Amino acid sequence: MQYGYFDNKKREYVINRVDVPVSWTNYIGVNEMCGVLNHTAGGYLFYKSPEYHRITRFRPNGVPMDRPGHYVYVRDDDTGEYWSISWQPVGKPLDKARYECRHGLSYSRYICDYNGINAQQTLFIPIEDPVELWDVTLHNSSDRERHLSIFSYCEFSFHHIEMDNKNHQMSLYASGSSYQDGIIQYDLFYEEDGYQFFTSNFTPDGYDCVRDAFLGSYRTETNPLAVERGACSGSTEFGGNHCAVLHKKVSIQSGENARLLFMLGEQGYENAKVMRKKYSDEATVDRCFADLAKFWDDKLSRLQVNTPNEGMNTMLNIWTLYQSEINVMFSRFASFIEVGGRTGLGYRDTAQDAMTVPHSNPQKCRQRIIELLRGLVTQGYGLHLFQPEWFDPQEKKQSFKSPTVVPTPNKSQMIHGLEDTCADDALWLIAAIVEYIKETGEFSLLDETVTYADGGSGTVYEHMTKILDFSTEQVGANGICKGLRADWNDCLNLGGGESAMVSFLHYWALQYFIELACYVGKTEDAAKYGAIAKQIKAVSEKVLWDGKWYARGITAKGRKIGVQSDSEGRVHLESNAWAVLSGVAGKEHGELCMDSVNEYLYTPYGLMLVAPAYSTPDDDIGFVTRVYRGVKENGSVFSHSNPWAWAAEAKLGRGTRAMKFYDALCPYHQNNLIEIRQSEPYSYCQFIMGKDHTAHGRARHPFMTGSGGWSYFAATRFLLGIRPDFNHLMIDPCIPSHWQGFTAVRKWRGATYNITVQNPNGVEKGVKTVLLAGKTLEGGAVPCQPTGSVNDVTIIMG
Ligand code: IFM
Repeated sequence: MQYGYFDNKKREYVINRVDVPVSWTNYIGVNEMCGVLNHTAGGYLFYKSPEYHRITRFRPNGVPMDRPGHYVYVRDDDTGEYWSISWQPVGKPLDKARYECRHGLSYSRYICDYNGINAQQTLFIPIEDPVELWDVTLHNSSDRERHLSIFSYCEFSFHHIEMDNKNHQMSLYASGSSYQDGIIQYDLFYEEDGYQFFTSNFTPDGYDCVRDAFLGSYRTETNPLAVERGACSGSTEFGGNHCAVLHKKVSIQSGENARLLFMLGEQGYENAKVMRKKYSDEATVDRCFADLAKFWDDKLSRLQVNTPNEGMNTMLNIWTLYQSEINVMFSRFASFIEVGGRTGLGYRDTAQDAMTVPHSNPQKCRQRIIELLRGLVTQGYGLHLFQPEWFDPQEKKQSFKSPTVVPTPNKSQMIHGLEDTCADDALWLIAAIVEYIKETGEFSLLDETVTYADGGSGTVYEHMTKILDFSTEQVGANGICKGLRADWNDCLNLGGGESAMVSFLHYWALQYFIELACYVGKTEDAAKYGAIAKQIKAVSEKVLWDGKWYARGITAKGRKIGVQSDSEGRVHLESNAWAVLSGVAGKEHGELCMDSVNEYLYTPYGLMLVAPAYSTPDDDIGFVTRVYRGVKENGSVFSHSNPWAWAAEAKLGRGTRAMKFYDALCPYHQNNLIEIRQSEPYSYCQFIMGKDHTAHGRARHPFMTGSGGWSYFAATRFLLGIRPDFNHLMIDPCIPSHWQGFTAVRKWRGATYNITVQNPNGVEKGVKTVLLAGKTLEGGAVPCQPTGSVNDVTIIMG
């Protein structure tokens, strides 16, 4: 069943049947202000921190679903009938009205045709100011003059997520609202900068700032008293719950239009006046909207592909890059799932995010890399979850925190010991740094001095060696890296037992490092770490190979898990994909283990993380054994791990298999399976229920997951094979044999490469000839071309 379609020309996903099973979300804002909004304009806005500086309130996981939001009510003043542009919260019957939601890149547009009025509400945040604009247009398509009342509505938050949900003895008397000359000011009196404003481009006919005065007792956003009555009550108060309602009466002749602009922003009256003046100008609003489109044009243009796979084109050219960027920009905790209840950076997630999009957001990736390096302790492990401002020498005291809230753990509490350390966290950073350098050519980053979380400082290069040395030291009885609190799989808690995945990751990170060390002339280091890598490979093969696939690990009591003799938890995706992806597995074992992945883990919705799922709690293995079967880490299709298998298959040269795996997970291909998938088809979700669950195929937790970045990384670098090296652009595709080729445009270090891949012999991998401007290149790689140049590159596979 379909609820919408991809409009690739406009780079929008269009929901034309708005009663989707769960919220389909989007993100607006590209700097410090961010809105998380669903297909009915439900959601919330925050500034800098979704935890400490929430602007609008949200009642997550509630009924009715995902309210409140940023709503506009339209009332026909001749009849008293009213509706909302975004369908909810009024929710007119769908057979009486046409509703549409267009989620675009950093904006969402809600459209409604009802009762002879076409109304549109576009929500976006200009790049240059922390202010959310509500651009409302009305068109009278009836044959008579219409008299309408327009009401805005959003509910203000007590700024801190905890205060919105508990301990109201103080918060209810600490937040206040006032109104002056068309501007609503909201504040929390004890916060230095605890102000917001709401205003518009018109002189209002009425306003309400007290939520309950607007809604009325025993009512909800569905039937606000003020809208029903057609008039606000001019409420303001110090204390209570607050909202932003501005009321405007408009008369529109038949065939005519009206446009109203609302602004929701940071700080109080003085800034509101400035913002009001600026954004009351329609041309400015239009220019800012166009700037947003240019912002995304620029990012997307760094790589555009045209393959025979329409789903892949749509995802890579628009949505997967978008999803990856949103993760790099806002990290993980701004969603309807986390609801901003945790903030800061998760070490491993951020490192992987930064690895995936250095071409489209080098500044942010660099910033994240430095933040993570500062979150590394001298022993070489990363702080699993930390606030980057703890270690930022420039950062002023955070003024967001409210005195009535128990603060989240502070810096000293978070410099944890080994028992709380995840064995994989910092290893990902090695790849992120090297990928960043390959993209930008900024080798000087390696010599930059960066502090350690527990004191002292060292160069970036030194930090990298500490990360590798930590994993070299932290090995268990069998010579495999210890699992510690967890590896990438949060629910696999092997402690002093051993994790195959971490040893493979260690090997992978070493390959990156050795390549870098060789390139920058550190030959002694290259040799030293090369010897370590050799040792890991030998030990891993000896200890972990189980005849048909690789074991997942060894418990602290010495029992191997993920082996043929196991009746549950028998085959794991991570160990097998990483054995190949890291380069530890040779051809024979690599093919065998990935065949096992195909045989035991493949489903039409992607690869399950483990099968059969665990059903017996076993604390030697970890929390995974206490999770319902087929859910999350216990045997769901855990999206993040799927691209590792695509990359592994590509390393083996099996393009048809790699694409089979790619297509299974691809949300685009599930657009007509929404009765099963339920979640949005333009975003990878964290997981899809596995075979061992009754809701097999149901996807959950969109956008904020490492699957966005990894899908992008694996599909572009391994399947299409386009990846920058230190001084060359490599193009080494691995594609299905029936593909006759594809084209791509890649911008790299200021030059443009128009790439044509031809596959005359129907192979899956292998490059016979590389032509640059028609001339054959020896060595198969394209040297970095001068800035500004446009280069035709032809790859002939064979
Ligand atoms: O790797 C983790 C990630 O850090 C948080 N979400 C779950 C993943 C798998 O456990």
